[in-house]
Amino acid sequence: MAEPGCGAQFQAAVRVIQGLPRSGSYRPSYEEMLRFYSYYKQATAGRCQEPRPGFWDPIGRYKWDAWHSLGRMSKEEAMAAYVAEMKKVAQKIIDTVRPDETTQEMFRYFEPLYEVIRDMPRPPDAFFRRAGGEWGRVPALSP
Ligand code: ST9
Repeated sequence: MAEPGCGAQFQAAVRVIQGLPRSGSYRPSYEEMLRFYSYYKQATAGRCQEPRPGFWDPIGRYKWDAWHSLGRMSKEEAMAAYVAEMKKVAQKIIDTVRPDETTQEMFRYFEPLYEVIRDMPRPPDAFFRRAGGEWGRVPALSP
């Protein structure tokens, strides 16, 4: 089976991030959030052509600066960059979060991604030891 295209991978990653609880065992950094934000805006709205928010809206300015810095990056490139960021963050979580009873729940949110992103980083079995072989439920893409 051919790997789903960049658009399908992007849509899946967007849905996963929108569906995450606001707090969990991993807290994304501002830089990570701004990277996701900027690629999302570039992929969905294209080049930033809005006026820069004023000093009374510092968060708006950070968001605008991140988006604006992407210049004329194409929507396809921005989608690919969003998916690449998703993989990077997933690997970072795997490397840094200590497996416990909450991590298995957390990775449930990522499950839809394994259906569309072939090289999505996979956590070690230790993440799922409480459910004994639960990892087998995550479908692997056939070659
Ligand atoms: C845990 C499990 O521990 C593992 C964690 C994995 C962490 C993955 C990395 C998370 C990155 C988070 C990226 C956030 C990006 C946004 C930052 C904004 C400063 N992608 O519709 P609105 C824009 S879980 C990027 O009003 P919602 C949208 O265009 C614990 N941007 O709000 C708008 O900007 P503007 C950690 C998106 O629907 C602005 O966001 N939990 C996306 O209430 C607000 O949109 C988390 O990290 C998108 N997919 O919230 C929760 N969709 O007005 C992460 C919309 O300028 N999720 N935008 O156009 C969230 O924070 C929210 O679901 C949300 C949308 C901000 C993405």
